[in-house]
Amino acid sequence: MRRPGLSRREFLGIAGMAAGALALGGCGPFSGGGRDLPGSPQARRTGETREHLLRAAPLEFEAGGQRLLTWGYEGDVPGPEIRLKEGDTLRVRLRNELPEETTIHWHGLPVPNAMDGVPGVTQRPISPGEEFVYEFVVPVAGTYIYHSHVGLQLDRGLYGALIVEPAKENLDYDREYVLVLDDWLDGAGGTPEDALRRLRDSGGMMGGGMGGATLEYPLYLVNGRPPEDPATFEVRRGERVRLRLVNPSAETVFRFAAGGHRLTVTHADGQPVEPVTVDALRIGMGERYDVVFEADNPGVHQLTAAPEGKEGLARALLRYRESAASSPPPADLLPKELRGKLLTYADLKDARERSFPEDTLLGGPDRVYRLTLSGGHGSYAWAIDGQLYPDADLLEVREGEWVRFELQNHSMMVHPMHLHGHFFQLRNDTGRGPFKDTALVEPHMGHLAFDFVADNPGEWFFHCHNAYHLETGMARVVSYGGS
Ligand SMILES: [Cu+2]
Repeated sequence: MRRPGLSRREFLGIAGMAAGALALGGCGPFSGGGRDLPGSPQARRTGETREHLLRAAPLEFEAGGQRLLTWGYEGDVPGPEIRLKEGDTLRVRLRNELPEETTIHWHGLPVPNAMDGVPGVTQRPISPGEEFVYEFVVPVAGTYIYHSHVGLQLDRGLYGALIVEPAKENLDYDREYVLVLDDWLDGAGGTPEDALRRLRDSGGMMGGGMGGATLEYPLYLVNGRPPEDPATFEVRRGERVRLRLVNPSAETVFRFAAGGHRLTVTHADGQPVEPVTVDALRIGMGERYDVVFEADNPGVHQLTAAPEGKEGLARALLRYRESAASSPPPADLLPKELRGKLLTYADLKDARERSFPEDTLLGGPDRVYRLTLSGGHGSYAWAIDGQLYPDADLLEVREGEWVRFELQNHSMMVHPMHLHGHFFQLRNDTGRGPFKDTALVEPHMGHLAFDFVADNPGEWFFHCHNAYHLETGMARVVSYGGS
C-alpha cells in the first residue's frame, strides 16, 4: 500500500479545522466529536456472552437435484444463523478446516478494528488447521451478515445471517423470517477462481454485453434452496410479518417482491428508517432490508428475488395456514409486484431524527474525498480513482472528523460500495438520509454522497461488494492517523 502524496489527497475541509480541533479535546470513541454529530451507536452491555464454534470446511449439499461440492460453515449453506441481543458479547471460535487461509468479517457492525476480519489489514489470516477467536460487544441492533473476507471465498458459501435484536423492540409484528439470497456458481459454473479467469479472458465483455462483464449463475438460492425446492414460510391471516432480506451474493443485485402483498420497509442495513410502502425493492450485494407486511391475502404466494440483468430467479413460498390446499405458483413466475413501485434511496429517511448539520453550519465536513469508480474497459479490473488495490493510496482521516465521500461511477456496472467499521448517512433530498454501510452507485455517471463520523480508530476497508470487483482492485483502506 502506498502512502498518499499530498497532491493526491483530496482534502477540502480546511473550513472545518476549528471545529476539528475542538473535537480532539477529550472526545471518546462514538461520541460524535463533541459536536453532536451522529456517530456510531454503542449499546449498553448486557453482561451476557454468546459463544459459537464455526468450522469453515469443504462440504456437500443438495440443490436442484445436484450434489454440490463447496465450502461453508458448520456443514451448511448458509452457515448457522447467529442471533443475539445488542450489548451481548459475541465470542466465535473460527476453526479453519479449509485448504486455504481464511477470516470472518462481521459485515455492517462497527466492531473494534482488530475483530474486523480483513486479511492483511486488521489481522493475519488464519492458516489451515488453525483457530482464531473473535470477541466483541455487539454495538447495535439490526440485520447483518458474517462472511469470509479472503479472496473469492464468499462466492463458495462461507456466509450466514447475523441478527441482533434490540434491547427493546419497537416494531410491532407477530412473526419473522430471514431470507438469505445467493447466486450459486458451483455445479455447472466451477469454482470462483475459474469464473474470474473467464471474466479476465473475456476482456471485460462477458455476459453483460456493452454493460461490462457479469456472471450468469446456474442457480439462485433463498436460504440455500433452489427454485424447484423452495423454502416455505407459513403465516396466518391477520398477522404482521417481518422479513429480513439479506444479500451476501458475490455478483448479483436482486429485485425482491412478495406476490399479492405490498411491503413496508422499516430498516435499511439494519438501521431504522421511517416506514415507506413499496411493491418491490432492489437489494445490492452486502445490503440488507427489513420489511413488514399484513398477511391479508390468503393463498400460496411467491416471495421472488429476481437477479437484475440475469436469467432465472430465487424464490421462497408464503403459505397461509388457512389455505394449505392451494398449489404453489410455477417456479418461473414473475409476480406483477416486481414491476410496481420500486424503493429508491430518495424514499429513505432515518427514523431516529439523527443527521449531520447543514453545510452552512459548522463549515461543513472536515474532510471530503471525491472518488471515481471505473473499470471494465478492455480488461477486467475495477478501480477507485484510477488505482487498483493493493497498489492504492490510503484514505486518511483523523479521529473525531466529519468525513464526506462523494462517489461518481464512470463505469457501466453498478457498484455496491461498503465501508467497514462505521455507518454512513446517505445524502438525499430528505435532509435526513438513511444510515447504511453499503450503498449502490448506479452505472453511467451515477453519483452518491455520504457522511460519517471518524469515531472508530483503526484501518478500515472501503470496497465494492461485488466479490470479483473487489478481487481485481476495487478497494481502499480508510486509515486513522491522517494529518
Ligand atoms: Cu463494483
